[in-house]
Amino acid sequence: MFTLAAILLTPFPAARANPLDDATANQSAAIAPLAAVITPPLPGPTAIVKMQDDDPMYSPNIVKITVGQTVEWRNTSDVSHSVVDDPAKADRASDVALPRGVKPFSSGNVMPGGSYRHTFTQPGDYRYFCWSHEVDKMLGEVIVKPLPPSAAAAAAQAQARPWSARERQRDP
Ligand SMILES: [Cu+2]
Repeated sequence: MFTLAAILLTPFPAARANPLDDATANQSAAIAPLAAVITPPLPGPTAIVKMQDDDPMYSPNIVKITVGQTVEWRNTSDVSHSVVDDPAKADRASDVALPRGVKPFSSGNVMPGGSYRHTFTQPGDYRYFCWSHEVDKMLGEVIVKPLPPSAAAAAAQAQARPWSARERQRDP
């Protein structure tokens, strides 16, 4: 809403000699507030793991979340790090774990000041490592608990009948 208000309150340029300039300005003014209304807000992460140069290099190195939640890794160090949960890329098989049937994932290089997010949609034990520092024991774990039975039932119902479920959530 602030974007829309800011644009509406922006005074027209004083000089309007070229009609072509004017048309372009009106067009962008019409598009900008529309984009602000359509873009949904990004859901925030449930847990934040810092990637740092001192032990534990993933801090905290064990995180417990529930299915559907997101972890964000933030590189607060001076070198690049990564988050790799892919058995094919590990030097030691015991450094990595994925629940059966879950696709491997990898952040690629996360530069200093950068971050990476992953949303966990399957319960289980995820053990991951840093591609550059597996040898330095830069290892982490995410334990993803299944939804409690009542929440799982509600989620299934919401998927089957999105409209009525959304209405119910709005009730106090
Ligand atoms: Cu690293």
